[in-house]
Amino acid sequence: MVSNKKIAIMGIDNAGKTSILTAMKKRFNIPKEIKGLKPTKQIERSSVRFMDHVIYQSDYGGQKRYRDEYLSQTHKYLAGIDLLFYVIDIQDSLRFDETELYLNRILEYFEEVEFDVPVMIFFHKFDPRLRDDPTLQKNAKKIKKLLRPWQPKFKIEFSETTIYETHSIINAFSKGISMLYTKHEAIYRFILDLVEKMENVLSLLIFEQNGIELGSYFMEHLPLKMRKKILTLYEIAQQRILEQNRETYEFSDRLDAFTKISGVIQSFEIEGLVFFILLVLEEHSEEVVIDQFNFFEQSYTEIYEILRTLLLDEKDKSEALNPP
Ligand SMILES: Nc1nc2c(ncn2[C@@H]2O[C@H](COP(=O)(O)OP(=O)(O)OP(=O)(O)O)[C@@H](O)[C@H]2O)c(=O)[nH]1
Ligand SMILES: [Mg+2]
Repeated sequence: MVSNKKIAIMGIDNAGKTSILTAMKKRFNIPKEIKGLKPTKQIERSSVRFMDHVIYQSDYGGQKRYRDEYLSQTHKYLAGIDLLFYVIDIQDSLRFDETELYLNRILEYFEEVEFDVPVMIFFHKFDPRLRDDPTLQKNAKKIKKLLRPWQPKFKIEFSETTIYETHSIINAFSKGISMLYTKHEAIYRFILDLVEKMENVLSLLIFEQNGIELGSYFMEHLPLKMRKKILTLYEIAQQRILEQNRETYEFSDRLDAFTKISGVIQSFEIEGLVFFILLVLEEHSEEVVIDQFNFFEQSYTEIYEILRTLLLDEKDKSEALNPP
């Protein structure tokens, strides 16, 4: 039996909840349609597949009258939530009190009924042009402080997101979802093992078909700018192999004027699910790159086996918890 989970996306009106979900769905072309979004009426439900699970996403329209309705019938609206994505417009400090109050009421309900719901706070609208703006940093700190009293009771994590950088949203989703499933840790360990056996690895990333990250490695001290560039290259490479119906795609590029890189993306199909692995090497000499690519290629069978085992493990565990 497959374990299905329910994610609630909540926050006050205009925070950017529907935009986030839209960006997640259309990850390849930053959607123009976000500009034309109307306030969400009540709750909009959708679902997405993650590995062999189905994740139900509920977008809770955040206008005051809807919030009042959810809070007056908490059992009807808030029971059964496995994970809370709480979205805060980090630019709108005038409404922090209002959003804090709403979140408090939600968490009070979870506390009262003893639901141990992990919470991912989206510091949203953290736009690239404002990233280094001290006001936003201060705003984020302020909210973290306000939430501190909840921290011993709930697992709360924070992510900075913006629709202008799809990967910030993918990253927050992935971090949130990893709060639900245990296999992530094993995949991380596996990635580190693999990287240790190789040379000049700048990055190794594993994604599943819906763009949720299963694990990632970046060389220590690799600047944020370069990490972002790698994620962008990943998106382009994935799009290529999907469009051209290929299993593998190699590319060369530069991360800056001095750093030449070679990358390869490989897709795997396991139990009807598609995975993508991206390897990025710093290119010192062509020979070393070819050597490393060959080594990587030889380890495909091993990678395949490990991913398959991890997947089946997860299945066994959920069967043990929910006997058919
Ligand atoms: N600057 C900036 N604006 C954003 C971002 N994300 C969303 N917006 C804008 O914020 C506004 C509100 O976005 P929505 O996604 O409709 O907000 P919502 O939280 O779903 O609102 P309700 O449905 O009423 O609860 C829209 O005009 C978006 O264009 C972002 O990352 N940066
Ligand atoms: Mg909405």
